[in-house]
Amino acid sequence: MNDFTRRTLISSGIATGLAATAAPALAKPAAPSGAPKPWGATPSKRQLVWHRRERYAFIHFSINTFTGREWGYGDESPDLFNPTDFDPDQIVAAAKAGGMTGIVLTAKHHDGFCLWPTKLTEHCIRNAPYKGGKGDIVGEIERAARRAGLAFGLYLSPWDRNHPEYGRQGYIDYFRAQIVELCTRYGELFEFWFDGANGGDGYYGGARETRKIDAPAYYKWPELIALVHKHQPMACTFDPLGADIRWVGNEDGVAGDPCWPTMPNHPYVQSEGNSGVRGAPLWWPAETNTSIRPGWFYHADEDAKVKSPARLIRFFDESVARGTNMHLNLPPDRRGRIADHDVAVLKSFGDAIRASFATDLAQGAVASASHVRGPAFAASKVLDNDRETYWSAPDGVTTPTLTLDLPPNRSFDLIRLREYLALGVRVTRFAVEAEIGGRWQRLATHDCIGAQRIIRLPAPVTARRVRLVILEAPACPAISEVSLFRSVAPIAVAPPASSDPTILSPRNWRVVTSSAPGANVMLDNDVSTVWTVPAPTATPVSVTLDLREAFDLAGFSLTPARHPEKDTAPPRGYRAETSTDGTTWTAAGEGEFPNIAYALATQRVPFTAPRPVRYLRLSFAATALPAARMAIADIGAFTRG
Ligand code: FUL
Repeated sequence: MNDFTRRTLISSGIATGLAATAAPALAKPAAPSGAPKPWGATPSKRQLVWHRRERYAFIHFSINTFTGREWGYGDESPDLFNPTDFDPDQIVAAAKAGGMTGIVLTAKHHDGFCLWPTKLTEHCIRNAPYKGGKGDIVGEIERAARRAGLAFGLYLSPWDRNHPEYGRQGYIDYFRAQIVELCTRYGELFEFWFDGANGGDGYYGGARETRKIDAPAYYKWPELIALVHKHQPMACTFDPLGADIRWVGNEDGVAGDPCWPTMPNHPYVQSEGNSGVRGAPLWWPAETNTSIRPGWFYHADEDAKVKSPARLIRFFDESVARGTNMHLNLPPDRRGRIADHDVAVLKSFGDAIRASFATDLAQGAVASASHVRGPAFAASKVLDNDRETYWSAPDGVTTPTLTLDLPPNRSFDLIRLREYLALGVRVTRFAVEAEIGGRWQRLATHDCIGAQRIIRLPAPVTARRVRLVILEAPACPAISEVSLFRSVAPIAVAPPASSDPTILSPRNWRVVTSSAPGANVMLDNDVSTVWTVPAPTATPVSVTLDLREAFDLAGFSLTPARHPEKDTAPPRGYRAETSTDGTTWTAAGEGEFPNIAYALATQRVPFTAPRPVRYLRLSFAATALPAARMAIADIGAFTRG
């Protein structure tokens, strides 16, 4: 870190939110007298508000939507950005159907194109055909979000592959001016997202070169974070050291179990990020993100690969239920709308969650506890639906038990526990037990309650009594809520076939030669079957495919394994050659797959020019990360649009 460290931020009160304006959601009552002292790190005011957001949407929409890429190079013409039927209310309604409480929009992705009419660059919507250059996607989505009662936040890529000054001070001045514009033009922001992907090759005003930067020294994150907070005191910043929230360490929507909101005071380490570190000094909670589709941007060839409602429930269980916030990406299509199938999935998922948590079956129970700190901290406080009150025990009593005597016939399979977060994460380990048919049974044991812990039982139980047993804690607990629910399964939504006629199905293709057996699994359109081969050393891994008939091919696609096995990695780049007769070959292009190792997204690679192709040969000279084996799930191809 630079001289201006996270600790400096804390002592100046910026990171703790002391400078923040009051948040409506947290009109804070005075602490009752005799309250326990906080233990360990505690959240700032803006972090406390953020912890209650639970679910919000990411919207990736930009030039990439129109080029089919995941990372634009920065040389794309603004002419490409032209949604034919942009409907911000439809996008926001889709998010709301899924139970999202906010929207975070990509104001600028790595390619540098700005979705708002800024005077800071020509590479922006002012020069796009959309609304004759008078459009403002950021403003239109912001207003739609507010109309629907959703909070609004922004993603601004620090890496800018368009800007000529990227890598030099001139770009930092520009980036700071962008932050100020976005923080002052669009009302209150709840989140400001700085992407971790930084530096590499790009257009850079025509230089077309590789620019590597030392991110902490170049960006001076604490200064940028302070700049956001100066204008937006309640916006939680994501993700460098010093920010309010951290990355969960994967883009697959899986938080660790447990997922502690605390982290050491050093730059982010991916292995620590997934589970956090118990008792560490920084309150730096995880946000768990993934996309409803394989890619972050919309691609028609992924229409049949949208996550199912049941898969979104699993995402909920692996994020929200582990005390983190769920950040679900919903990419608008080239019309500027969320595709119908994605909307149906969101509605099914949202309805299931709403129905599951509609009736708290713990209501009406009589609460008692082995130890109570005093009347203001009675056991009944866990049932009063007030997150500002809590049950607590006297100092020194760290393993008390709380029992709910339930009304008859309460059958439940979801148990939701919440700590009173303002006093820190106090419970290290706990169990939930139930008295069923006259016998006490242990239903579950976990580390960490935190913002919330939702336990899903394999089947509903009908219990006479339920108890929370604190097994280990460094201080007396402070439990604000205990609730019981009966889950409602989502309605299944049948996936559509791909709607894009330019996408070729590889199912009939044939592997002519390959550097290892089993390459045909890359042609089955099933991402769960993976071709795994020894990583290339001197000779590249290669595969030659016969498409069985000649096509006017515009490019190929490659999907990495979505859940790579240990010690495997996708290819770093490719070399493509084509042939009409299987004998004479011509080069069709070579390059790197951007972000493949981390996003694990389908790569769509246009050839230098469309060409007649019967045979396609792909060679891969290296893995994207050091690994003993290379893994590829699918290969496909597309014709001219
Ligand atoms: C990553 C980016 O590189 C992806 O394109 C996407 O924006 C994701 C949310 O973050 O780091």
